[in-house]
Amino acid sequence: MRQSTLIFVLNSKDEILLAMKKRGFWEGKWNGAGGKVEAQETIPQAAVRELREETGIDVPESVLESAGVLHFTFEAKPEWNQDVSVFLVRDYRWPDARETEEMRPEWFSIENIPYDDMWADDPYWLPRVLEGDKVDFSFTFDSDGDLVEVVEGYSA
Ligand code: 6U4
Repeated sequence: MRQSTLIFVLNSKDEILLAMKKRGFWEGKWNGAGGKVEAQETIPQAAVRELREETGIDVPESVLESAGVLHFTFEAKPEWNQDVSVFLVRDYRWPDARETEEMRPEWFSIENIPYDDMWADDPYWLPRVLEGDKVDFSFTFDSDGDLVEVVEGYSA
């Protein structure tokens, strides 16, 4: 199973950093930074690297707060199936995120997260992560790309 990471940065103004992927897997959707864990990496190392590559934000592993795991099944594209480790970085100050080749980052108020332009599973778990919960879900998308199954407590 493909392992990947997803990292949400929060600042001291109750804002969350989301990034618009410019190409590839989730082009056109707002999401945290993240991507595949490479063979020689630990999951936190991959999270630090993806955040740096995609937003220019460079943090030490010690500030990553583990926020749980998400398991995704894509019936149309089984090669996309993945286990995602979610992390938060709280109270981030500077330097600001910058646009990269892959991503266009933007700060949103946590009261105003653009769920309509995000993955359909995000409303199930992102509010909980922002409240400090550790999440554990499995989501299945059918061959039309619709979210058809939600299971909580999947890896327990
Ligand atoms: P790179 O940077 O090339 O390794 P890429 O190949 O584009 O990344 P992948 O598959 O490694 O993508 O990572 C996909 C990213 O999308 C991860 O951050 C996890 C996240 N992701 C995948 N399915 C998601 C979903 N249904 N909801 C969600 N994030 C999802 O919120």
